[in-house]
Amino acid sequence: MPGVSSFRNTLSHAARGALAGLLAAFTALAVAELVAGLVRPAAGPVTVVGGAVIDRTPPAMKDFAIRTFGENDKTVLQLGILAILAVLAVALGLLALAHRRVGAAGVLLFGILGSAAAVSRPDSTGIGDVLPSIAGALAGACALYVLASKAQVEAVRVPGSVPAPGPAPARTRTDGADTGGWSRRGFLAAAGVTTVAAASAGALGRYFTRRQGRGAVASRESLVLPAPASPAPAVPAGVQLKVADVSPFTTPNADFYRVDTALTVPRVDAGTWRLRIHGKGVTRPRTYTLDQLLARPLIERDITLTCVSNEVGGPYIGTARWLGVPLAALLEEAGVRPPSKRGKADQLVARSVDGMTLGSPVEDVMDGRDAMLAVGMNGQPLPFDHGFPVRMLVPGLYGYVSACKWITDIELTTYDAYDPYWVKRKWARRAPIKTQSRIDTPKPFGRPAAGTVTIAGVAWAQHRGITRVDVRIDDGPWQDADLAPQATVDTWRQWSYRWNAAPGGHTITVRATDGTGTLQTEQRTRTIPDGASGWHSVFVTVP
Ligand SMILES: Nc1nc2c(c(=O)[nH]1)N[C@H]1C(S)=C(S)[C@@H](COP(=O)(O)O)O[C@H]1N2
Ligand SMILES: [Mo]
Repeated sequence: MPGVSSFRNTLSHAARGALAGLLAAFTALAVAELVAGLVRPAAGPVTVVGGAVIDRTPPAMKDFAIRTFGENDKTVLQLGILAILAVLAVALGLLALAHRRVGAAGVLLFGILGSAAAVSRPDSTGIGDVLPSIAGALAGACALYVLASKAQVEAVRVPGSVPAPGPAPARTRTDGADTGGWSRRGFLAAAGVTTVAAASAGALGRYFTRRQGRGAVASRESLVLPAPASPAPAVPAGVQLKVADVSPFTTPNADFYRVDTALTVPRVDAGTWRLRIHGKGVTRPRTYTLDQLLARPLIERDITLTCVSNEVGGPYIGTARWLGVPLAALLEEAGVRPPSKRGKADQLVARSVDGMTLGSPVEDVMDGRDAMLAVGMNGQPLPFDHGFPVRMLVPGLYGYVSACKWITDIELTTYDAYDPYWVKRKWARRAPIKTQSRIDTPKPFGRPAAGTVTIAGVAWAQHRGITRVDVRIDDGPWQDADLAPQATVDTWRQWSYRWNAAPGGHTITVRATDGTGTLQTEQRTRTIPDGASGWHSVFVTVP
């Protein structure tokens, strides 16, 4: 059956090409990982290409990703990049079967792409950032060239022979015209060696990366937070309702939502960290160490943080007890005056170690609210995910215009002169938090038993406070919910409503009124450009 066997040979020939391509890609990534581990982990090709993709993703798509994959959005992105790479690697492998040099050159092209992404990242430290991509591409190109030649040798021999199953006959060694068995082993051996070498390089890279982060981990573990000069009052009794399934008043650090563009969470060594304050109207520019900040009088406050990407009823909100340096005092020392006092700068641009920029109104930061450079979160140094060693917080503003994590630079400028990261991507320049309320229990499509059902949830309008929450069942009248005490105007407020539930399907709707007397709008808007609005409702069936 020559037809069948030649088909099989073609197939296995193609399979070898595909495998060569995949192994070359694996080698390239592993070697890049190794070099990144030695040079700078954040310059690894997957991280820089992923970062470049994140920055170029249209806002609507980013919103879709956050909505669909939640905090797994970055894992999905990385898997997506790897999947695309795998397809391209197979294609290059097949190409290399016929044109080894062209295939290898293709791999090098990816090295150039990775290098370009690396040096164009906002946190790039210079031309050295191309090293991981270049080294990886060179290794990948070599691997593809060698593997493809091994596969080719066999391809040339195979058509003339119909290899018998089982051990290769001895003649393949002596008969120069047919080295099919030898070359198959040659290809498999080369593939095996490549796999082991690449896996070792990758593992070593991981090890070096972890070791680079060790200084940061140690600096966090040894950090002792000073006691606040102005402690937060004890959380008033009753702010936490005794209702199962309502969000806890204080969100534990481990449960606190995380939203950022960082593919690898920056691990900053507190010992070498610096914060620079400079720009328009700064008469005394200064650079602070962490110890210098910690030596200042600290404040401790309960503040609710919210993301502009939070949908109505969404999870991107949490409250923590933050410890930090009052930011207004620091700015005053630098000579900064708010626009209302004839200050020249109306925008404060905070920049993080990973190059993120966030812009806040100087007026809000200096109007007496508890804007701070936070160092502590619920009694602990900030977790790495939440900005260790220092992040900014401004009560009343969405995170993307105020809550810079891993902050390292504060520049006073104007809204006319500079658009920070999210504003360049069509989000609003100014974004005070919209008055919102959420039903935590019962859950959507829940089946509460007939009789008394406790409906409960949270409402928030940071820096204005919540004065009233109403609940409506189906199209009935609005009923006053019971409000837990308000901790401060900067925190969310729990509410509950006892409902006498009759069997059937019901829609529960909630709306809040803030401290200015403004009722939460019914008008549904998207999250872009300045936060979602509208009433949250939940449909339940009472059996
Ligand atoms: N460096 C940096 N800071 C950042 C962001 C970011 O992407 N990078 N995201 C901001 C956004 S959009 C929000 S909502 C808050 C979220 O803070 P959290 O992750 O601690 O909850 O951080 C803000 N600070
Ligand atoms: Mo956000």
